[in-house]
Amino acid sequence: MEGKEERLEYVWIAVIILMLTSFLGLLGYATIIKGYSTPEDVVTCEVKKLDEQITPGIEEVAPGVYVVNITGRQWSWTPNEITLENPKKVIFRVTSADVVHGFQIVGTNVNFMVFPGYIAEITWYPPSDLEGEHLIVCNEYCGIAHQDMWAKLVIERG
Ligand SMILES: [Cu+2]
Repeated sequence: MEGKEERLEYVWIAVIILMLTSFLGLLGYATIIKGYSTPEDVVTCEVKKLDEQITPGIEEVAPGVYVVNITGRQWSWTPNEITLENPKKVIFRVTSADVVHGFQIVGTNVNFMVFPGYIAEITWYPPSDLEGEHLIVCNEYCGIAHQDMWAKLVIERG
């Protein structure tokens, strides 16, 4: 004899099957039809040969276009002070020499994780009214002196 509880169980089984098939269907639609996938243009580097592969520093490759190479290690960013004059486009190339760090420029939308063995390459278009000093912090707990891991970004307009 079929009771009310048993009917409810069948209803919930049907709901779960419906949810699973719709999620798998959406996943299939996104990957097969829309072509979404994980990033494939990942830049890797060897942690032991880091100094040969990335030279920390700032380079102005075109007027207002900067490439900034940064290395993070417990517990500092190199370079520690980044000064940019009238930046229009900034390409950050950041890597870690030891553990996972988080690179964040406070008050902006620049915020990403930095993994040893990978170079995180982020393009940033700073707002034209952004100027002055900005704090760069590590926002991923990376050890005992994590709170001392900071740097300074200076944007000069003129
Ligand atoms: Cu940290």
